Amino acid sequence: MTYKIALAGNPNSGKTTLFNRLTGSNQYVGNWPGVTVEKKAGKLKDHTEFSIIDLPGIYSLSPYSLEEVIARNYLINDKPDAIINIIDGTNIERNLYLTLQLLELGIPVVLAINMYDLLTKENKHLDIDYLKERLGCEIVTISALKDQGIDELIKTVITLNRVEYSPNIDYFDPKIENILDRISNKLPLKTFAKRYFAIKQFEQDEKIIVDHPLDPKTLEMVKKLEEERDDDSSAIIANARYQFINKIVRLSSEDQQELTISDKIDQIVTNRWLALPIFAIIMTLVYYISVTTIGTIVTDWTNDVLFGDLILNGVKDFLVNMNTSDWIVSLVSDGIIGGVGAVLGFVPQMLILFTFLALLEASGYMARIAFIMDRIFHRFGLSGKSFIPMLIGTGCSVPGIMASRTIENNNDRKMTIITTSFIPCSAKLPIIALIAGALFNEAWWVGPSAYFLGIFAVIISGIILKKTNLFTAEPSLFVMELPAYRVPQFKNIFNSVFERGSSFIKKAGTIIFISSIIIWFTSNVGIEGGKLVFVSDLNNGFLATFGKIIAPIFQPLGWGNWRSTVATIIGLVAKENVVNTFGILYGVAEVSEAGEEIWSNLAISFTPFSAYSFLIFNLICAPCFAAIGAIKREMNNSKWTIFAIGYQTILAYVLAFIYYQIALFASGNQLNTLTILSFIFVGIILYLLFRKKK
Ligand code: BGO
Repeated sequence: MTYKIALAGNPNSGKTTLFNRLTGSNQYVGNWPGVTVEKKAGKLKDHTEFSIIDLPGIYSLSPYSLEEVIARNYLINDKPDAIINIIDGTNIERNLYLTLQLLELGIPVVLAINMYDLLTKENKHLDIDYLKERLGCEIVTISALKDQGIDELIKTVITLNRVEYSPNIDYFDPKIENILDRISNKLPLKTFAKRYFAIKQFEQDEKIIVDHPLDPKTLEMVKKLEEERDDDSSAIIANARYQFINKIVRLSSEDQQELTISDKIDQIVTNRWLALPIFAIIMTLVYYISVTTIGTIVTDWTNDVLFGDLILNGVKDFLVNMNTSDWIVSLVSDGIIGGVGAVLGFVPQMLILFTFLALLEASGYMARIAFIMDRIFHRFGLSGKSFIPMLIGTGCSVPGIMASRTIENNNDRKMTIITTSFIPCSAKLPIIALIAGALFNEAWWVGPSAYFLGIFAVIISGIILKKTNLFTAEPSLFVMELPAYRVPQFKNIFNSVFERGSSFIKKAGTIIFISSIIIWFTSNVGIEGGKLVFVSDLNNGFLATFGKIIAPIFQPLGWGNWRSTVATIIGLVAKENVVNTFGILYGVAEVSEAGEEIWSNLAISFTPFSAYSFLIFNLICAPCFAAIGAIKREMNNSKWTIFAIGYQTILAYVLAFIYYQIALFASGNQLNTLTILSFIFVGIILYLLFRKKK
């Protein structure tokens, strides 16, 4: 007779170390069926009738990640005789979550509490007898690393009484139990892991209800409970499990575990009601300080004095003294200094923003933001995992989009790739700062609103797209370890800001530099009198001719002039190009030389409404070519790439259209066809948001 023992546990719980202890050199490695994930198995040392199967490290049995699918399929299909569940004793609350799910399966579990050497070192002891009584399974404390408790573990496994095994899995309240009973009674009598399946059906786990749909009456009961508790069914189950875990661990710990400072901060920062307002206040302050207050003081100097006066006049005087021809003087001053200088002028604001973001990251708050956003995202069909690429995307969308690789669920990954660039990257910061400074007179709300507009676009896209046939599955559960808060190290902050800042400056010296030269030539050269000449008026240049053909498309958004049109299109090469194109086309160099505010010409072309509409479109539309390339690589499919870019651009157009037309109407303009059309767009969006999912 041979017995199959599965070894299950969270990643990093010491599973590999224990597996090696249990099997010694008696190991064989293969692959799990159908996938290229390594499968390790071996014979129990000195008891070769027991084979040990090492399952992939998992946090739960919800079959969303590949590892979870493998582990779950093995446990349910191969029905091992027992499970050794190894848990990290220093992180017992989180680890016990999987334990409860394993107990719910009905397969006998031996709980191996690992890292006990670390607990002992800190003079902490768990009340094992109490834990045993509450869980109803065998428990052994071990140190896989130090080879302590392993013999006792082996002895417990081989003498396990599988017949009288009865775990205590009665931690759900009567209302949940009532529904679980109903579901259980409807399952075939001999169903293996009946309790587990009943819970999964209660949670409306997509993969389970395909084969075992809930009957309408039970589904109604579940929905009613969800409404009553203002949570979805899987969160109701998760809450009940965690409440139980909290109770048994608190009571079983011999010395009262004190809350750490991190725990105390988290009680406020991740509080159900306070978390979002705190997040909104922090991000508003970050953008307000970096884009408007301190950022502006420094940027005004770099724009008006450094680039607009010192460098510009210095270089111009030098070239004139060298008797350089007029067009070269203009190319260097209007094209290169006007263009590249316009972008570099915003570097101080960017460095301040990067410093704040790095501080939030290094202190551990960013990890909390992902946790907080998971609550919101999950409600709207997105996974909190999507927020990690978005956090990375605040620097540059390209690594942000690439970070979506870490999301196993195909739907969630595609959704994240499509929406990551909605969160403003560093290249969009100059656009935001330009609009806030030159067109809104440093209004405090412009910077923060750009960030929240990005989050708004992500959320409405999540809801709308998840209701289409393209995205059907539920978002996957998001498990992440929240690191303790730390005082940020100066070196780490400096490195992070330096890395992001230098890549921005490098881009200004390469792509933006070359783009500026091309923009200068194409805008200054044209056909006059049948001849190719340097035009006297930019309105006659090639760029103007091209821009005027496309501009009518943007007329309903309030900025259908050729300059804004070409700035937007050239922004596809790199988003900073929006600013340098404006710099060249609005003659930043000329006006600054005349001693005026350098962006005064730009202000004449916009109203506050058209300026904000321009901002909306440029923040949400298709990202730069580098990011489009990243989308193509990550999607690995041309149709999906076209869909992503098309969706982003259409959404940008519709949002800017609605904003501009309704703003005009609200400010007293007469109702016209475009206003009616904007209301129709609002109606369509509301329909897409609130329609029932098929
Ligand atoms: C590193 N006690 C202690 N103190 N540590 C343990 C114990 C234990 O009982 N058991 C395991 N560890 P895995 P998964 C490491 O690798 O078996 C340690 O993912 C390091 N590596 O040594 O790999 C174990 O298979 C550098 O630690 O877990 C390992 O479940 C610095 O827990 C880690 C510090 O064990 C994970 C630790 C380069």
